[in-house]
Amino acid sequence: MAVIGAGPAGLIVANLLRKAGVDCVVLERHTRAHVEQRARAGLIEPRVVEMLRRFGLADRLLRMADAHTTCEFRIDGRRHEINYSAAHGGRRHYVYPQQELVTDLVAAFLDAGGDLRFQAADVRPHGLDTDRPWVTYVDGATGETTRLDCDFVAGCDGFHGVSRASVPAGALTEHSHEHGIGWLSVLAEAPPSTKAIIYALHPDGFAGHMLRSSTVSRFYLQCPVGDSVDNWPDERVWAELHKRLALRDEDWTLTEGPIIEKRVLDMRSFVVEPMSYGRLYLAGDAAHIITPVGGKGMNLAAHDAERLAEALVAHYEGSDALLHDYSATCLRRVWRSQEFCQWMTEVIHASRDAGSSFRQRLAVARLEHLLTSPAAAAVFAENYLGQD
Ligand code: RFL
Repeated sequence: MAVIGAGPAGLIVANLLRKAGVDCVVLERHTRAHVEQRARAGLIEPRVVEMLRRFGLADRLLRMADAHTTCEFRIDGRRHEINYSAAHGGRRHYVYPQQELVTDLVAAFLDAGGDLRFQAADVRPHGLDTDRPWVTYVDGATGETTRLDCDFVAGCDGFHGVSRASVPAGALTEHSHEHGIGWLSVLAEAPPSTKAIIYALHPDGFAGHMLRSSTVSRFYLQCPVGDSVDNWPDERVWAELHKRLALRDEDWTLTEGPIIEKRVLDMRSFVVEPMSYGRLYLAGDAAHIITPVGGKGMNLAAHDAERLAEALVAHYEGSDALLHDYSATCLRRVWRSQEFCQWMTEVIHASRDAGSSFRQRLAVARLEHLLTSPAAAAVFAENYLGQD
C-alpha cells in the first residue's frame, strides 16, 4: 500500500493501517521539519478527537489542547455569543494547531516502525486501472529512482498534488466555485485577545480572530480577490484589525505581536467525484477544498482518512463493500460541510455587502434567525461541531 503525502489525511491513513497490521509506505516530498512546522488549521471537531483517542493518537492533544464551547459574532461593534456546545449536547471543539497534530502523527507512525520517506521527489503513480499499481519517486538522499509496487494508492497529497492529476482526463467530475471574496490570512506571535473565536462583521469587511495557542493567534481580514500581501504592511494589518474588531460600548484590547506569516487566500470550493479511480483513492484536500470559514478542511481530511483505512482493512479481511462505498460515504459529509460553509460565508460577508441589497437582506435575515432562534442555533451547532 502506498500513501502519497504526509499531511493529516495521509498520516491518519498510515497510522490506522499500521495499527491493523497492513503494510504501507508513505511518500512525502518535503522534509520532516517542513511538515512539522507548517501552520494551517487549528479547530478540531469532537468526533475527530474521539477517533484519534480510540486509536491512541490523541495523548498529547488531550493534554495540550484547549476545549471550546462558544464563538462570538461581533456585529458592528456589538458582541453576540453563541454557546454552540450547550446547543448540541455539551460537545466541544478542540483548538490544537495542525502542525502539532502532524508532529504527533509522524512520531506515532515512526515509533510503531512505520516506513515514511521524506524528500521523495517526482512521485508518480502508475497502472492505477490495474490490479497491481506502482509508484515511482526519486529518493531525496541518493537521487535514485525507486519503484514501489502496491495493491492500492492513497492520494493524500493535497489540492496541488500529483494523485488527482494522474487520473485520465474525463474520468472524474470536478465541481468548483469561486466565492469572489479574498481573505488576508495573518499568523502573529500574539497571545489571544479573546477566549472564543470572533467573527466580526464590519462595513469595511469581515475580520476574524482565530485561536491557535497561548502565544500565537491567526487573524483574517476580508480583502479583494487577488490582492497582494505587498498592499498589507504590518501597520495596515493592525490598523484594520483594530478598526474591524473594535467594540462600541466596552473596553477591549487587541494584543499585537510580530507577524510571522501573511498570505492572501481567495475563497474557493472544489469537489471531485468520485473520490477514486481504479486503485487510487483520494482523501482530504486532494479530493476537495472548502473555504476556511467553518474550520472544516482538516476535519474532512481526517474523516476521509478514517473511512479509507477502515475500508482497506476490510478489504484484507475479505470484504470490498466499504471500498465500494468509500467515495459516496465521504462525499455525503463533504457536501454537507460545503453547504454549511457556503451558508456561513454568505452570512459573514454578504450581510455587510452594499453591492447587492437583495443578498445583503437575505444574509441579515439568516443572521437574525441564528441569533434569536434556539432551533437555528441548534442547527448551527450541529454543523459547526460536525456530525457524529
Ligand atoms: P495537506 O495538509 O495539504 O497535506 C498534503 C501533503 O502532501 C504533500 N505532497 C506531496 N508529497 C509527495 N509528492 C507530491 N507530489 C506531493 N504533493 C504534495 C505535501 O507536502 C503535504 O505534506 O492535505 P491533507 O492531509 O488533505 O489535509 C488537509 C488540511 O491540511 C487542510 O484542509 C486544512 O489545513 C485547511 N485549513 C483549515 N482546516 C480546518 O479544518 N480548520 C481550520 O481552521 C483551517 N484553517 C486551513 C486553515 C488551510 C489553510 N491554508 C493555507 C491551506 C488555514 C489556512 C491558512
